Amino acid sequence: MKKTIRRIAATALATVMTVTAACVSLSVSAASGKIRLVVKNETYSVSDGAAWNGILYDKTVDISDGTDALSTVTAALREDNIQLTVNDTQWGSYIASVGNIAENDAAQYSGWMGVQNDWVVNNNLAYIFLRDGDTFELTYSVKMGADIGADWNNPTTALKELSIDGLTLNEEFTPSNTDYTATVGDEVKNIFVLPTAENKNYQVRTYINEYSPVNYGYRKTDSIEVKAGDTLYIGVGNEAWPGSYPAETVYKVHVMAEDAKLGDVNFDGVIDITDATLIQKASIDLVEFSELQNKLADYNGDGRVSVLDTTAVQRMLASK
Ligand SMILES: [Ca+2]
Ligand SMILES: [Ca+2]
Repeated sequence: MKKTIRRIAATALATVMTVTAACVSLSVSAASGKIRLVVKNETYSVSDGAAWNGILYDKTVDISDGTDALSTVTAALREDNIQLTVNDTQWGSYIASVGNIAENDAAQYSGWMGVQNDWVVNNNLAYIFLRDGDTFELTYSVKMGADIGADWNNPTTALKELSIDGLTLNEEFTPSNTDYTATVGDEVKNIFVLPTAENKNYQVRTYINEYSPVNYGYRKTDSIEVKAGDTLYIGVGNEAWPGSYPAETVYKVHVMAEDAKLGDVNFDGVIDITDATLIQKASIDLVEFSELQNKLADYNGDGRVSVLDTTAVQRMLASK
């Protein structure tokens, strides 16, 4: 009898411990990241009847990975006792009013829209999932997005602006030019790439050394370590990303050691076998060179990039 009781007690204790362990691991995964949440109205003025204008809320909010934007916004604003109306419809729930500014207040079809990392989201906020480091804005729009940078009538995937915090482009940015260089010297630098899409209906993502749109890439808030020879790729509106239908645009920034040197087609400041191989690949169209790279690749100066340039570079290297 005593034995049985002891066994029951042991089982109960084990159960308690398991439950406790489960609770611990749950609470760890409950806050696995942080996002910046902003609520703003810059389109509907107080003189036109808005309850307020400007930024109502700007805070860092805990999230667990995969949390949706609707529940994150709802929980954060309710915690701060900010007026919030969520309407439930047969198509799902949406935010109808915040801080006493409601949909249709400014004009017919005016209302609250979500902006994730500068992308005006194209879906119900319950289906927009947040990641650690995201910036999520809830923004009032009077003109269905057109007044916050999202224009449904404009299929361009060009960038409007491109700057890099920590690095200066050697060429002035022009939306139609997709190829740039920036000189870093022999340093390793931590930079932030800051692109702005002409049409914020399209996502913008930055990659280094390999354009791999299946991955999230770098956001404006993600630090990127660069050195001479690296290439930054900034894609706009890739077809694999939400909201994209037209042809994407990919901008390139070649990070250079110093001023362009004949033969140094990967801009790392030395001419070596890597350059010879790249020139060979370009001469048979396996890689695509920019205008500047084509100039640097023409090592024998005959006005074209061919296997003769590869040979000339190899000969120069052998004679060193
Ligand atoms: Ca090189
Ligand atoms: Ca040549």
